Amino acid sequence: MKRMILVGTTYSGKTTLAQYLHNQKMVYRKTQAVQLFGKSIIDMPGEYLELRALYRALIVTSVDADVVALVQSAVEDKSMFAPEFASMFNKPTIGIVTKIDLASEKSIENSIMRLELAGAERIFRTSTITGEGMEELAAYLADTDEAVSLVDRSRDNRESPDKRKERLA
Ligand SMILES: Nc1nc2c(ncn2[C@@H]2O[C@H](COP(=O)(O)OP(=O)(O)OP(=O)(O)O)[C@@H](O)[C@H]2O)c(=O)[nH]1
Ligand SMILES: [Mg+2]
Repeated sequence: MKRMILVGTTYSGKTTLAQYLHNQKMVYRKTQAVQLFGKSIIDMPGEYLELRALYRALIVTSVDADVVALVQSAVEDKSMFAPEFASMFNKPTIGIVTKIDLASEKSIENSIMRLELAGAERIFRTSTITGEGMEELAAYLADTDEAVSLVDRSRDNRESPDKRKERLA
């Protein structure tokens, strides 16, 4: 199981996603602090994306995650994700478009484009009302292979102490 951190604006649907994936009753409650759903989901209040001063805290909290999920509501015209936003995490990053039951195809495509520009490697189109896209997301999270191989790869790429000495000599 991959551990995912949810990053998105206030009201974008992060907590509802987490409740759905954990088979909990979906009730609206503004997230006030970092909240854990079991061991698999780190749910952040939207302010961590909206207030630049909190970016550092966002990065520190993401260290515990295997994958960063950028959450974008299809209903929102605007996006808080700057191009290459994902690069600040140095982690595999996915994009989750939420509330597709409420949006036109054009709005959904617009959200996808924003997420891709932000650096999302894979996109999920979801609705917690119709359940669309949720099975795919759950399957992606359940499969640990990719996360493990990515961790291994970064380990391989790390410079050995000997190599470093050589380079600095
Ligand atoms: N129609 C529809 N509504 C949704 C969907 N997902 C979430 N919502 C609604 O959107 C509202 C906000 O959802 P939350 O999950 O609490 O938003 P959040 O991103 O956790 O917000 P913060 O905790 O403030 O950061 C709630 O009223 C949800 O019921 C969806 O797929 N479709
Ligand atoms: Mg929330």
